[in-house]
Amino acid sequence: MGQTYIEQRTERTEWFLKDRFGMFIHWGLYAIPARGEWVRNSERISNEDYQVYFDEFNPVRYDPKAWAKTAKAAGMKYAVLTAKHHDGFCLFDSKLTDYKSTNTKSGRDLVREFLDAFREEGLKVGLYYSLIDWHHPDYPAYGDEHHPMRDNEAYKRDPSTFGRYLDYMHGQIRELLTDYGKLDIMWFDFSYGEMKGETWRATELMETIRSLQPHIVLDNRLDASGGNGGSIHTSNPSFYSGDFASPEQIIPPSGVTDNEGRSIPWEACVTLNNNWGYGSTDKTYKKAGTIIRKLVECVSKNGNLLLNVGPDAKGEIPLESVRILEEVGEWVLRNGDSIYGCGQSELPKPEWGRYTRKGNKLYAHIFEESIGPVNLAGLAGRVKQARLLSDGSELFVSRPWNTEMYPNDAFFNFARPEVLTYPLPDERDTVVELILED
Ligand code: FHN
Repeated sequence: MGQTYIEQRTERTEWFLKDRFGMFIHWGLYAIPARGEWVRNSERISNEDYQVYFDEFNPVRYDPKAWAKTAKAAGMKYAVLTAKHHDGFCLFDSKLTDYKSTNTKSGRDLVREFLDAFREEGLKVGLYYSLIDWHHPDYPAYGDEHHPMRDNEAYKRDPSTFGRYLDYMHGQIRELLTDYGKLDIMWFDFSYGEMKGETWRATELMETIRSLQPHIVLDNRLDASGGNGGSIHTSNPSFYSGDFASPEQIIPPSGVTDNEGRSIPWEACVTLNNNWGYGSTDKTYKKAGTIIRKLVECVSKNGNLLLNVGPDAKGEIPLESVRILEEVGEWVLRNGDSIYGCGQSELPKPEWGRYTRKGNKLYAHIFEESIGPVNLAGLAGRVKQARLLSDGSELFVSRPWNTEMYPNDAFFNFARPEVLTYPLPDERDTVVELILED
């Protein structure tokens, strides 16, 4: 009897769920208008009016090796680049279109350079491919839910030609899975209304994918409109349900499970400011401390965090993003043991922060100072030792007189006498490694 789909998914995602932290990269022609990657939709820009950006695109400072070093230093273990976004512009040398980076002034296969550079740094690599294509002449336009020309009757198209777009889409995915070496992730985006599942000829597409790169890990958006949708949430997922759920711009309040309450693989994708593609005036950047705590929150709920950067038209990751990632990386460098290979603890969420767990190691992520010793609810007699993860220093597991009322709990403190109060070594997240009995 062969493996079930869930058994295959579990095998495929083993590395993914250990790595926990990845870089999302949204880049393309939309970096020139610099108003985000939906600018064609929001400003109803026709192919003809968008052409100016194709003619101009020349990212002279594109240095994927630098991007890869930034991702690695941030503690990211994998990266996903947009090979084609909704505007239809291909960052790779597709034989099926002229609308590609190798035909711009840059003349470069941006995807190939990205893959080479990130593999060189030891990161796993993935490609994002938009199912939606606002440039292709056979993709629904007038009357579509999202197309830039959705209100323009001149763009009424014969639905019988949609098959030509699907042949193009399947052909390009075959190109990416054939001509660019081993890929670890394929990130499809996104299904909507009737545009889902077999409308994309999803079973046929999955047969192609599994025949070319059977190991590759897929998101759930062939089957879902985004985030937490599709049959991946059932105990009988479809062949094209994907390998992980993809909640977007939110951390699922209580993780992600199937209809039998079993945790399923999931990855929250989040922007650093409020744009996926470059937004020159969007300065709403999240603090490094927020990113650290959200990464911990994902892991504490058995999930991954895919954190986005939107490089500019010159090919550079915005300095604000680089600085945040540098600070996150300094924390991950010293506390990564509490992230990589970790997952949910069976313990209830503590008042002062969150737990992550790996075997008999319980990691206390302390976001809020305690008065007196730090409470470990329900762990009386189970804590063998406590160490500050960042520097390995001894902490003090004990029961000073002000804890006598709480016999079921354990306590530790950062210094002696343990009865007193001490500041958190790292206000963003102080990680204490607890070795548990049994
Ligand atoms: O429309 C896209 C959007 O531009 C971006 O790529 C996000 C990233 O997950 N996905 C879609 C919105 O859900």
